Amino acid sequence: MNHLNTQILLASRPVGWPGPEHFRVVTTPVPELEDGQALVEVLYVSVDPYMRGRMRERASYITPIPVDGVMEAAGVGRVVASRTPEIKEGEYVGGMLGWQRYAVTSAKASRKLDPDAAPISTALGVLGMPGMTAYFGLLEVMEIKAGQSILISGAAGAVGSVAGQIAKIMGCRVAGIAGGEEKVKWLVDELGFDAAYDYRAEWDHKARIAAMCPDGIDGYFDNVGGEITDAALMNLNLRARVAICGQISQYNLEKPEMGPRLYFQLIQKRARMEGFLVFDYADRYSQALERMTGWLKEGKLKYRETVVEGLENAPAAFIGMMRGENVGKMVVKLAG
Ligand code: NAP
Ligand code: FER
Repeated sequence: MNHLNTQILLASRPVGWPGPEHFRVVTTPVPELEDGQALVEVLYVSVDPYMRGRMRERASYITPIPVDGVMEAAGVGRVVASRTPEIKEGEYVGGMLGWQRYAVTSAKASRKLDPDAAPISTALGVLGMPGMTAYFGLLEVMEIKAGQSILISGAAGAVGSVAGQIAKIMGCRVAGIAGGEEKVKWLVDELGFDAAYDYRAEWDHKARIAAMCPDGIDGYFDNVGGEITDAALMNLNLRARVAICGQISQYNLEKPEMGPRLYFQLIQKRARMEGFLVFDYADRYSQALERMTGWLKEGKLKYRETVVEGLENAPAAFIGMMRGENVGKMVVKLAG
């Protein structure tokens, strides 16, 4: 085993868009284990939109990543040493391992992964937090029903691509909005979306959504916010449900964009809009994972990953994800 660790730190807090200058690579000793801990060789790390919020100095239920602290992120890896009977050397685990080559974890802070059930990287995407977000957002927050017309923004991303497929499995008609022709083609040709369009190539979103959802929208799963969401709200059906999952169009702005204030739509349509956090469903993840793993095995649920190689490229992968360079889930594969 290597005795040196490589870590990526938050070097300074970005104002607006993050750039490579906000991160720093350091070499540090691999920490000594205490009783109850295990050492993991990290094989994949995640880049997720919420990490942008963690880089900011602001009040939240979790403290921000400190400047000069390791970038906190989900990861998966192989146990290389253990001082707990609950985790054995050679096992695969997932947890908040951080952007680093080696991470210390514990039984409580990690979950075991079965590499024969699915590639371990899926624990960061379809069988991880993003997949759980799609599942609980649709089934619990939106309470989707067969026959409904569902619209998904950010449709070709980690959450959106899974959400669209789950809605199809549930018997809904599904339309998606994503950036670029390749993504639109993937949604329709491979994932079974009934319709999709490229928001970067169109300007009249209200009309485009109306054309794509001729029966209106019974449920809107929002990943992006901004003008796409304004346009979606103009197409709601009576008693529609809107789940506010994410607002990525706003994450790198210093001030939220002002736009049309369309809450009258909610009155007129007796619609319900609700924000949610996936972590509130943590005690039901295992149940959801069992169903999702079943759908994967049956071929009803497909996934794609955009893999960036090398820990040192995690900042570029993170920024690239926010620019839409990923199809499906963006992950970083650490050098073997
Ligand atoms: P992702 O969709 O895999 O990646 C982000 C995507 O956002 C990019 O690929 C890009 O795709 C799109 N995007 C970036 N800027 C945009 C803009 N201005 N307008 C429209 N789309 C834009 O990320 P994810 O992990 O699946 O997360 C998706 C959303 O869910 C995020 O808003 C995230 O914060 C939220 N989320 C919420 C929870 C929760 O508990 N509430 C949990 C997980 C994720 P295009 O090429 O299509 O632009
Ligand atoms: C996300 C966006 C926001 C997310 C979590 C949050 C897990 C929560 C932010 C907060 O409570 O401050 O994509 O994913």
